[in-house]
Amino acid sequence: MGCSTSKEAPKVVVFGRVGSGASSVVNLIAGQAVAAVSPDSGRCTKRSKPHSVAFQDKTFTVYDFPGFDGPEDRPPEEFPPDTGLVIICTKDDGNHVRTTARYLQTWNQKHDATVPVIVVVNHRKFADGWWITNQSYFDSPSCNMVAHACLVLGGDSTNLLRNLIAQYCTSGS
Ligand SMILES: Nc1nc2c(ncn2[C@@H]2O[C@H](COP(=O)(O)OP(=O)(O)OP(=O)(O)O)[C@@H](O)[C@H]2O)c(=O)[nH]1
Ligand SMILES: [Mg+2]
Repeated sequence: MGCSTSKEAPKVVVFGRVGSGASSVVNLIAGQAVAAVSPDSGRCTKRSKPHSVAFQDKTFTVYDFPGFDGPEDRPPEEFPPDTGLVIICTKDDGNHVRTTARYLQTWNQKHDATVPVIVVVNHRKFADGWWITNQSYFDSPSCNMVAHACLVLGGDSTNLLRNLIAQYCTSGS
């Protein structure tokens, strides 16, 4: 996989465990509320939905994706062909982190391990040193994790996320 070399807009898939804040991250990337968000415990995003987002003189197709519900689950849909970047989201609570980390450990069996992966941690409030304490959970040799980002609820992380996308998904229109 890797970034598409065609004139097509590079594809970014955003997903995570159900309720991980994936649709909220799509909205941060878009800079506006394009994806439905819900605090309910059931699944809100049931089918993937592409959103065209332009920044830094490029257009990206950002997919709000249905999430997995356990470490062994596949996402309910396959990734689109030529997915250039995967953003996997997790809340900072122990269950979400462990499920997400175990999911990443089995990544290689289900996905092309060459697609770059960015882990986004959706914090309730910023905890200094959180990543250093917890990063070993995510150190999976089977997944091509290229970066991480720790976001704070209500914070303005649009530029942080856009810079990471532009850096790790470099080709396209
Ligand atoms: N703690 C925390 N909660 C967040 C953050 N972003 C979103 N949430 C909350 O998490 C809940 C779920 O957010 P969604 O964006 O709908 O999560 P999702 O992963 O798309 O959920 P599904 O589509 O149901 O799988 C909502 O109540 C959000 O307000 C964040 O940065 N930190
Ligand atoms: Mg969603």
